[in-house]
Amino acid sequence: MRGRTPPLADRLAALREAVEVADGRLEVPELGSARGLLAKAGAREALGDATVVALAGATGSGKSTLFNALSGSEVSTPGIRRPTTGVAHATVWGADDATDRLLDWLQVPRRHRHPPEPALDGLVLLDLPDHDSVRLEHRLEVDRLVQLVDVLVWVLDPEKYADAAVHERYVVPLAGHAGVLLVVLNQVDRLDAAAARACLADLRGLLDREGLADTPLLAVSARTGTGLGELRADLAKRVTARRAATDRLAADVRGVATALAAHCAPDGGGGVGRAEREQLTDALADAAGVPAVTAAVERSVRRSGTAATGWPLVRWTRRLRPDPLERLHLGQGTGDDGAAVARTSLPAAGAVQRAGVTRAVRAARDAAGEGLPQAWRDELRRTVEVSEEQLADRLDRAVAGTDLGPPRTPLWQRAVGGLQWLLTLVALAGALWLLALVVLGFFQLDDVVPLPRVEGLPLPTLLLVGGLLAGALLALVARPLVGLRARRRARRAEQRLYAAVDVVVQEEVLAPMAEVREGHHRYCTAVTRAGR
Ligand SMILES: Nc1nc2c(ncn2[C@@H]2O[C@H](COP(=O)(O)OP(=O)(O)OP(=O)(O)O)[C@@H](O)[C@H]2O)c(=O)[nH]1
Ligand SMILES: [Mg+2]
Repeated sequence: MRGRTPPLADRLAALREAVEVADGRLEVPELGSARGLLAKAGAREALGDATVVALAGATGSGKSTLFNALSGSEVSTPGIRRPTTGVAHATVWGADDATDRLLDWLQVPRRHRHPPEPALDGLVLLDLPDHDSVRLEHRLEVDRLVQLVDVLVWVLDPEKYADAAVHERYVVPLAGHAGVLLVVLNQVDRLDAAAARACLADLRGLLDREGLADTPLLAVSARTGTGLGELRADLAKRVTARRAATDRLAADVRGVATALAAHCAPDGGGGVGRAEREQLTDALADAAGVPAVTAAVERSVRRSGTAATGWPLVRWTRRLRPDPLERLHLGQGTGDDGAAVARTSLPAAGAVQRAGVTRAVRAARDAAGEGLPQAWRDELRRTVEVSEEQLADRLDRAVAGTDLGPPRTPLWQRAVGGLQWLLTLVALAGALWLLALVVLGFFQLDDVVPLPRVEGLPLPTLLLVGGLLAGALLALVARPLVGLRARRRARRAEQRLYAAVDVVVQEEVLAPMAEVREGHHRYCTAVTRAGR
């Protein structure tokens, strides 16, 4: 199993990711089991299924020699000058990537790979510096690793086996964890059989009194190999138990992942298409009053155009009617900064428009949920429960923030307006002239001033009638052009309003839907990784 399938750490990481993605989204019972399993797995298991065994003890007790004997080669140099070993060494049986990560985590850089040996595969053996070292860094290193390893093998020698420092500092605090401790009396080759027995009995009694009655005690000789078989068998037993626990955990993860996979659908198909998006934008534009605003833009532009180009004598009456855009609180103070924009006075959407929005949102949601399992469709329904009020608010701001076009009068309209004034002045001149003639006639003086004529018609009459007629005609000709401009401006405003509504559609409706689909995708990828 080791090496071919992803290590437990990867499975657990994938399971954790799946649970994180599903958290607060999926309401399914399988998630509870997954959470329970993750809690059980804990941090150490996540680093692999290796069993870390450390050889600890006083300087000269023979840790490095024992380590080399178990490793089958001289990995750690034993020595005469004490203390010899300054940094921890590791021998790894059946190493894989996870073991490397584990040793990184343990911060043990010196590593030796033992050839595969089925009984011990998964064993990581550490040779530690001396626990009671005269060198502080040795003591700190031992203290650090003792906290992290799975099994501690205390290596004692016949001279110092009762050393109070070892017992008080390391052995006694582990009394509650007899299963993680193993005591070895090394160098028994230096004792005769009777002395060895006496020494062992004494040490056994000492351990029992310290509350370590369950802790195995082995007599070995790293030099001659006595008792090493027994020590190996003990380690093999622990490695197998550990592996079995890890296998069990891996099987549990697979089981949970299979259950979670029930809420996965193969990718492909589904998703909100162009048609649903357009339907949404149309419905929301209707609800936001875009048609009313567009009509108001047309009326407003027509009004100002007529005011600019109309007959000056009746022009002012136009100004008496209010600007339709101003009535909606639109058309001024517009800008790109949506937040700073004032609200409009558009009437709230009617029942028909609201129904249209509901229908369009549902259609989009159905499209987004197509091909997704029920649990995710439920989540989609919860997420895209767009609050009507919030949507109306966003839409109103979007409309208020849309630039509906500049309010200025175009040059040609100004020119026509100027011409209109000129014609009015001409007519006025004619009228005044005629008035002067009437006054002169009253005083019988009209024959004194000669009256110029054009083609037989008196010039003042011509000026008055011609000016008035030309003005009316000019207003008539300008009218369709003003209408054309108003329609074009309304069309452009409509496009901008639609674009603004589309942003709302994207942010308020489609983005949350896409997020759910993305969540489903991530969830399924993680579940597949966890269950492989
Ligand atoms: N007779 C005998 N000597 C041993 C045995 N094991 C180790 N020695 C000797 O004891 C001395 C110390 O051995 P090391 O393995 O360096 O001891 P250590 O515990 O690693 O010492 P530090 O690294 O300083 O903590 C060496 O000279 C070894 O040859 C054994 O089983 N029998
Ligand atoms: Mg050593």
